[in-house]
Amino acid sequence: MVDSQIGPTKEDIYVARMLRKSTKKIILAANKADNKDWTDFNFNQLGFGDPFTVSATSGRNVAELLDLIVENIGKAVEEEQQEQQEEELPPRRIAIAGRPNVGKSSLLNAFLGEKRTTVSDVPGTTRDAVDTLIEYDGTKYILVDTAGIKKRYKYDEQLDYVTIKRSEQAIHRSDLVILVIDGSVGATSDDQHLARYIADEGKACVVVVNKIDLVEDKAALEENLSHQLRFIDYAKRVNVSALTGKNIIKIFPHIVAALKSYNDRITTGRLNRWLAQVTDKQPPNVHKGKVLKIYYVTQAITRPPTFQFFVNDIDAASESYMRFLENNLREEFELEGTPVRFSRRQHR
Ligand SMILES: Nc1nc2c(ncn2[C@@H]2O[C@H](COP(=O)(O)OP(=O)(O)O)[C@@H](O)[C@H]2O)c(=O)[nH]1
Ligand SMILES: [Mg+2]
Repeated sequence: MVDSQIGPTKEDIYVARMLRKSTKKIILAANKADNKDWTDFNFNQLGFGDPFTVSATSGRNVAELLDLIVENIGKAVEEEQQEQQEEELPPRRIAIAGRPNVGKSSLLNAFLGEKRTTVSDVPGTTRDAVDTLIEYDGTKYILVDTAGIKKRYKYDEQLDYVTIKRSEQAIHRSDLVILVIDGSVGATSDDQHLARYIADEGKACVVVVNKIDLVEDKAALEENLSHQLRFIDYAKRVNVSALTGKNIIKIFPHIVAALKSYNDRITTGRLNRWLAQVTDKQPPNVHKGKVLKIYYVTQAITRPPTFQFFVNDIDAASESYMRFLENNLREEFELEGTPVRFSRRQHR
């Protein structure tokens, strides 16, 4: 409540700033409006629109204010119920994918051995894709141990086609993929195929480089991985040994961060403040004889975060400038472990 006769005070502005950070519904009431429905001061600057004028002494508009409050309480309750329903969404699905023998099942066992919080094996699953419910930091996740994807050999083409499809299906149905690589072998073309599939599917991903206990030349491995897995360069890599347990505890924090980024929604306000800043600091160069102008950007969808840029001319946007924007956006909004998609729309 503000005093309609003296305009926004320093204190009003201070309190408004606090309230703007709150997620609660705010109604701005301007009191002492004894005989008019407006104020002569600009209370709009507080960020809650035009004030609702009332007079406590004369009772003017008080009933109407009460109506407004009741109406908004109804809405708030509905929203809260909706949020609760969202909290009760099924656990996120995490697919453990990788070639045969890289250590997927060993990794799953290492998780369970360490956490000792397996709730149950979910029944009714196929032999090569077992669902396990696991709890980490108070949140439940479903881990899906997939069969490995193998190269198709002529003599058992049928069988391997099925394994590939099952594995791809598990990835398709997941929110995040743990891609397990055998560190003692390095990433092969099959691993590259998987990485590409994960990226095309737009899935969050953490790369687990297993059997690190067997690796001597770590630098060579690094070089091999960054080349072979360039399609999922957004994914963090963790070197572990499912056998000795080394670094197993480092995996889940990356999973949590990646899932958060994957589900993130950035408001249009924040996005456009970022855009103004970044294009001011590094404006686009002339490209194909044109200069790119970006009018605004919005996040169209989540899972993965997908951004729509409204531009003067699609051709004026060079790949390198869009990549620069992507890297900058990832940094600014701390997006890790998730693909980010950009689309451009012409706007005149
Ligand atoms: N040296 C070493 N061997 C491992 C490690 N993890 C798994 N293995 C071995 O690799 C083989 C395949 O493991 P498994 O979990 O069945 O692989 P999956 O086919 O991907 O499920 C088994 O003999 C494991 O004991 C590890 O970190 N280090
Ligand atoms: Mg296995």
